[in-house]
Amino acid sequence: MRRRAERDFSKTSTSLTAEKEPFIPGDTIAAISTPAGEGAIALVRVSGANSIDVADKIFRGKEKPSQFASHVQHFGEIFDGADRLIDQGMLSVHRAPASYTGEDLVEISCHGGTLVSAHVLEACLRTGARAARPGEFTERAFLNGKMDLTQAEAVIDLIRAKTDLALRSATEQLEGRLGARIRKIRDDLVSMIAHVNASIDFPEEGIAPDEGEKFLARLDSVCEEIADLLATADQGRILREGVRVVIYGATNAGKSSLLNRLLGYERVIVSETHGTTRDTIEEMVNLRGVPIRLLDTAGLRPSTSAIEREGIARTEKSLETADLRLHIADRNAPRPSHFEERASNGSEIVLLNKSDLPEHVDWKNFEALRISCTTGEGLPQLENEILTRMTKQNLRPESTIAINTRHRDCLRRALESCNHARTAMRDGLTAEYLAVDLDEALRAVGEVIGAIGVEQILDSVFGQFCIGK
Ligand SMILES: Nc1nc2c(ncn2[C@@H]2O[C@H](COP(=O)(O)OP(=O)(O)OP(=O)(O)O)[C@@H](O)[C@H]2O)c(=O)[nH]1
Ligand SMILES: [Mg+2]
Repeated sequence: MRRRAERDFSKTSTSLTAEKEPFIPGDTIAAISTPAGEGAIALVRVSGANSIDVADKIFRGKEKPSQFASHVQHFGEIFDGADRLIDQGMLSVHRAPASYTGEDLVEISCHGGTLVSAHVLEACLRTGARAARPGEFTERAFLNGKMDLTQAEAVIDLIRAKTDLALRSATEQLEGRLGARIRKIRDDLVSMIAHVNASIDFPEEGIAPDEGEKFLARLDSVCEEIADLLATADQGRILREGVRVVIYGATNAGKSSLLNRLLGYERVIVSETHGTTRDTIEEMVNLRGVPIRLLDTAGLRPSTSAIEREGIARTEKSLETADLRLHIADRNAPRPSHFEERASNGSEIVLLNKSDLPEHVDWKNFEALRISCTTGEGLPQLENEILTRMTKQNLRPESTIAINTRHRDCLRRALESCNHARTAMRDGLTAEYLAVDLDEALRAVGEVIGAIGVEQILDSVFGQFCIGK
């Protein structure tokens, strides 16, 4: 009886079948896949039903591309579609479905001049392809079931990764680790929905009451799984965008000197004049694999200059969004008045700079990390401290699963619906209420991997890609 109910359910539910709908092949697209500019080689990609036909029209070698074995490169000459020679190059045919896009795909390697690759692309466009939109190759890979949406997004992360940790996380997402966890949650929800529907369709079986507690336990475990993934959002933001570390303190404390030191070159002007830095300056630093967005700020002091006051307002603003603050003071100078107000806490490290100079009596027995931007003393300890704080607060380097903002929005909705379902059960509402909540949760979870609501999310995901990817 139960099996029948599940079958009935899957027949009526659009959410379960959307994933398996066959993809209708679109037109043939072409793009230069390598970055613009001069290089040794440029790659032009063509994908779609006519791609091999396009190759036949522009490529002349020992054999026609339509006779090539799949995935083998052949040398030949590339023509403009008529008789004008453009370049010599290599061409390979990747037959569907064993290609990146899942369609017939042609890759043409030509010489890397801007004009040469543009002419090759033009030849493809003249002989039956159209220009690809950004991310359209990967979009087709997704639509053809080559990858789920989290994997497609991992392609962008992989391209943009600036540190080893970010790269590892993107690679694992590309391998489908996040997708697998999402699918597990989805499967659990599907079987729970089937169960609830069975209790609606066959009330005489008394399914729901019998297994109420067990059902609640399953629901709890789904909620836990979702919450676990949601907890990786911070890590995802950091790997993609970097930890925001703001250096602040009184004028002349050595803030700009510290930024230069951590960067490894003289990025900002350093001077003994108080109030040298007027604006916030941001630079990316790779701190042992963790990307750090380091901000130098205008020094804090009472000022009559409107420009300086604006600079100080910017300092205050950047402190509001900091993941970590480095409060720095000159230990050779008296303790600034603002130092007492800002008690140090988990998201702040207090630094006494200029440890090569004598210490002012105000700092006697003051607890802080002593550094010198001149000699480099204490800087390795500072790096350790930054990483320790980040690991405690936002990073779990042992787990490279890291969801992005889109995943977080979907999962938050899913968790909310699951919590509604839980309340519905506890309040003894009818199974119909429960079914609605669970179905909403299923939809939201499905959106993460692109199982449903595909059209709305595609544009936002693939629009971020470069053309030719
Ligand atoms: N002896 C010594 N001098 C330092 C050290 N760090 C910085 N200085 C000097 O302190 C002065 C101020 O340094 P900056 O880095 O410009 O200080 P800042 O906090 O950015 O100052 P503002 O931009 O004016 O707020 C410069 O003359 C630096 O050479 C240090 O560790 N030891
Ligand atoms: Mg400065």
